[in-house]
Amino acid sequence: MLDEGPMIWTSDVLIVLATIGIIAVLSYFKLWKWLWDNWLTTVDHKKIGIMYLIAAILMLFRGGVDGLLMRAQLSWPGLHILNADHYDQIFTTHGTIMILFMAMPALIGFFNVAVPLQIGCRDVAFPYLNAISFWLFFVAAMLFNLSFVVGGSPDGGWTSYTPYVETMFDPGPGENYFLVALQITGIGTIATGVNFLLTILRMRAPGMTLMRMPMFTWSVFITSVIIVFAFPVLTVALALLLIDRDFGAHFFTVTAGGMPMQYVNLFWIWGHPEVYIVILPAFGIFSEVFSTFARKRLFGYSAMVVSMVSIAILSFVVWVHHFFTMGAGPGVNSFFGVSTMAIAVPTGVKLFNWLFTMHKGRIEYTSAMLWAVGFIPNFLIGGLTGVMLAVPPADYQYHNSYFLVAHFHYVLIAGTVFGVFAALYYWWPKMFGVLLNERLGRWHFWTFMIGFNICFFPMFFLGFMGMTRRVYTYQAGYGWGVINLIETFGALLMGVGFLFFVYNILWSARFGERDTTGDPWDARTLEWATTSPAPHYNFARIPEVKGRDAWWLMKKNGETINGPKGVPFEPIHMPNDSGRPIIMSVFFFIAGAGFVFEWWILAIIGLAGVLVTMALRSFEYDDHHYIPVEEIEKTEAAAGRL
Ligand SMILES: [Cu+2]
Repeated sequence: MLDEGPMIWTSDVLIVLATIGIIAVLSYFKLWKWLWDNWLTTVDHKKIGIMYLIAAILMLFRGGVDGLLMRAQLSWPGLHILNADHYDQIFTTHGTIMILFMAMPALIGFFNVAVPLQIGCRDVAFPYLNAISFWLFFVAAMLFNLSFVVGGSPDGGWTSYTPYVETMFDPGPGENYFLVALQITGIGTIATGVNFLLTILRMRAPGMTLMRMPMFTWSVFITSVIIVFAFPVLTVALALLLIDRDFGAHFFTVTAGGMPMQYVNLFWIWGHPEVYIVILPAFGIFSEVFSTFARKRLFGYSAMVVSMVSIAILSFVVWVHHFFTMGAGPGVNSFFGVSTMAIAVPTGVKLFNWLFTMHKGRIEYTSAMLWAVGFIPNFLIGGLTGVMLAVPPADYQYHNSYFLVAHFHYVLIAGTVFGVFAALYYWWPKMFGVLLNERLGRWHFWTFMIGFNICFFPMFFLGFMGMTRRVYTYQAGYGWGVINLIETFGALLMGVGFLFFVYNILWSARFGERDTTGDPWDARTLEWATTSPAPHYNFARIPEVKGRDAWWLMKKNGETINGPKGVPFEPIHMPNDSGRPIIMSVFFFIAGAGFVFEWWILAIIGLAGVLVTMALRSFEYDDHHYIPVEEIEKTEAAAGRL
């Protein structure tokens, strides 16, 4: 640790100080019990969703700082702000964190916040498993971030291709961090996929047929199917590579009969569908936002569903486009080129449907709507350049150049990040009972969106000019310097946008407008039928659904969520909170650290702890309770809903 230089020492000191600070504040205000009782042991989907989002915003900060460091290093020819090794580590952690520890948890956070409310039920199908999923993601994120200060970060890129990352070329624990942390969070993600699949299939309110579900719920349903099929492939790839590294096997080492290409195939069989795992829920979010703020029902509902199903199927038959240049031959490349281009068709259908939803609507440009409208042209740039990359002969020119970097940032930032911001502004009152400030929201949108274009649009040209990705510095005289400098200013402007957002959170927590109606946007779906924030049990009475846009229909017919007066409530069956998910995940963390450092005692202790906590759960018979009618009446009366 000591030979890692001043940057790491400073981080070490800051992390220790921050930890002491947090512990001191919690102890001084006697908050430990509150934290444990209300958050760490909760199985309430709404609170789990909020915890996912807090973690995701923290990771957006970490991944963003990585990005700014890279932009600083590249801002002028011949700079050495970072050395080559450090640069490798930072682009690896940037990519890994943004996809696995920022985009996914942010979206899964919204699965949790919105889906059970949208389908009119009281929790997910397996609330206890849901808590386990969250804590597995959380300890995995902590383990991955630890690599920054203990033992060195992974440096093989977020794809971590073999043979570069086999121990002979990449010794030390850095790559192990990648493999183990992704494995742990992956287990949680598979459980989330199963959980939401079952929740949506089995727990919908009476009358909510599949074709009456809100579009966000549809997108979560389809995403869950992709997760269940794609993530096991990642699990296998990571396990084989970890066995290579930790136990000296040769699945991917060619000198002993292994096949490095096998890893690349497995990675992208997961990795391409993963792109849609982080895009489709954002499509769902945009659908909700467009119809709410255009005051119209979503145009082409069935076509939207069919498009998402087609995208999901196609996402599994395009993975070879990630290595057109690795010598598969013209037949294979043509097939995967055409299948990739085919995805543009259902995506185009969705874009037109969003435009038609806005057509002749009474559009209200709230912050959420700005992100949704801003998404369309920016995502279009990402999508069209994707079609350019899907042409194999052209890809021989573009691949691994900054053209590619520009393309996937346009897709992922304009799609996923804009989607996450839209969702934050949209569902913030539902989560916290206050609205975010609209003026600060506009500052956030415009600085971030303009900064994003200044940062990434010139990269298309840098790509044409021959700048390859992953270079950590370059010589003067290529004509890349000024363009890179402009991009760095764009990146800084994005950072300013993020600060506006953080300031908005703090400002609104203190001065924000309270949402006493539960329905501040005059919206269409059931989550807006209950109070903001929703009570523990979501709905005092399970709503009866009579069509699409269930809440809009109820409002039009003058119905309320609690139905006719005088009909008595019934006791509500709810799951008990439990400390075991977090304890089990800490054991996963310990086992993970054992596998990272090949310290087997630690690994055995951790795995034993996991097994014991699981066994204890199976002897727990009293895991639920009933909320009595008096308590429901009191809560509903306090919310003015009797
Ligand atoms: Cu792909």
